[in-house]
Amino acid sequence: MNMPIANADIAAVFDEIADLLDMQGANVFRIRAYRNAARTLANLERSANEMVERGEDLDALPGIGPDLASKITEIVATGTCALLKRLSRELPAGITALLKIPGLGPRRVRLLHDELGIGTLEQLRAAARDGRISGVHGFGAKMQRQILDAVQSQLQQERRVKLSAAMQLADAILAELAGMPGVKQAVAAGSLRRQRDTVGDLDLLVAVERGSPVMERFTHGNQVARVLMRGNTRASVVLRSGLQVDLRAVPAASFGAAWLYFTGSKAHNIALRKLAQSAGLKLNEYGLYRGRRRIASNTEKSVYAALGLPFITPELRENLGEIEAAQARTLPALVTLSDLRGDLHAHTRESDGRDTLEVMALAARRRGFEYLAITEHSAHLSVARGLDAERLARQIDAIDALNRRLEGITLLKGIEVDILEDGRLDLPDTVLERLDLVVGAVHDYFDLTRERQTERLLRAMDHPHFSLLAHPTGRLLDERRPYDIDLPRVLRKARERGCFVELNAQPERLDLDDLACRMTRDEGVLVAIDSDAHGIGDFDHLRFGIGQARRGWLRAADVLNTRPLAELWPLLDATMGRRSRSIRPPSAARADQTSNIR
Ligand code: DGT
Ligand code: CA
Ligand code: CA
Repeated sequence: MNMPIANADIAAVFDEIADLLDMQGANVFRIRAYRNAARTLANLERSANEMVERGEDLDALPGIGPDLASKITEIVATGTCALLKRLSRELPAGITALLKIPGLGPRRVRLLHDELGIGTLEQLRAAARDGRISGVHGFGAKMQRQILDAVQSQLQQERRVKLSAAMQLADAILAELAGMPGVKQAVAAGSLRRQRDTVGDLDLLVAVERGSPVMERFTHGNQVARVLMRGNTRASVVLRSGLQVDLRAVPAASFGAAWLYFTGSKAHNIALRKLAQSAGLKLNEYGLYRGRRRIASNTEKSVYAALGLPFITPELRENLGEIEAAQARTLPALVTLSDLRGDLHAHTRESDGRDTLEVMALAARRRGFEYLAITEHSAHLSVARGLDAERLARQIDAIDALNRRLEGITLLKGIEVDILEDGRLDLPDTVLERLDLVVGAVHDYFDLTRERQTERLLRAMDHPHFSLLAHPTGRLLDERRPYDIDLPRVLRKARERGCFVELNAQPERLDLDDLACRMTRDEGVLVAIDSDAHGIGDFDHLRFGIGQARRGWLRAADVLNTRPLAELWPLLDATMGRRSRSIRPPSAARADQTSNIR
């Protein structure tokens, strides 16, 4: 089988090359070229594999020149590339794992390799335990202790993959499985289907006719690095990217029961089984039985129905009250992607985005949005070319001009203003008050005590112009833990203040997380599900935000940006200390008219 290689896997090869080049002290531009290419691929909506097969021009993609294009072609054909092989002959394979240890950059990792022959996390741990690290120039006893702690927690921690990357891999494999002889249906189960923000392994399920060669072909796929086991109805493999995939094959007659079982969660399954038992029934992955007679099995819906329940959407299957709600017929109608009427957090080239105002506006309109808030960084975030008051004033004028010209979409004037260490905002009131909304965000001083970090946020929210708290906990999946805040207190403040909190849909953020969403809903504070787009492709992130929102039991009414613009204006105005808008911007009035036509 020639399993198509996912963009995420190609990106992983480029990232590894960049890391290895970095350790060799290669030219920074060369390193950056590989990093940019990895980012382009990770954000690409289309499959690079498919583009290669169709002979399309890869070097038309941003940041991809002829050299990188030919490397992509090579990776698609062989699963790897000669440059990576050569580099990993010079440095041990897997040494890049050391870069995950805080404080260890490429130079230091190189030094540890050259001085002590360290190439793996285990060797690093051993050297730290023996006290050899502190002897290397530039490393002290304190650093050695920190490294030891970090390595130990890294080695203990199970390796989980971001949902977005897991989905790319799963989609590619499912497409391939669906085309194999005797396969009637190929679907994802497990935590991926439940939209968990990270995934431990992929669980895939196929409905097959007898004699299908699916197991044989699956285990011979060219992304497969290792086969852990292969039987007639199940197989487990490890992909090149390190992700494990479990595949089960079942006859169509028990497909629903199997899908229910392998979707989990385990806690949900156990609760369902108890429910079945109390009704004198037996539930397993083959079906729901009364005595030896199978009473439901071909669809999930039929199994739930036979248990006296309505269908429970996978995002809720965590045994966190969904079964009780199903019994009481009070399951919430969860928010969907098509409920979103706009997006309240996006960047353009003016700060660190990739597209212009107009290109962003048109892309938002194409998605059927009624409004898009432009929220550049403020000057404090100089790495992102943040705006000072003067540049922001110019952008305000540019947005007004564009709004007069464009139909069917309204750009809202916003800013992602830095919340400074002491809770002040990074721009003067005189310019903030000209905006439609102010989005506040923390980008530094992550290590403040819980008390100080919380006070910092509360103080920012007390500002007379404060609409929305962006990525409230600052977590970056596999990179940065959330900073320490008293979230219930922050949410209470948001309710009292009448401002909003964000569910940032960037796949590495997903912040607020699912449980925090639910807490926010219970507090009665509206959540804005935002793409934080840095380019037009990033609006696709919203689906991950919707996944988390659904896991957090949010209905459309709990989400700020499901409101049509006419209802949004007064809510935003209130956060800006304006009673109401005496004169609506002309573009807004127009958007109201055109929204009926669309
Ligand atoms: P993960 O992979 O850690 O992100 O989480 P899951 O939920 O995908 O867990 P996984 O891959 O271990 O198992 C997939 C599903 O199979 C799980 O959600 C429910 C079902 N399952 C696995 N083991 C058991 C078990 O011991 N009892 C029951 N009732 N179900 C199980
Ligand atoms: Ca799993
Ligand atoms: Ca599994």
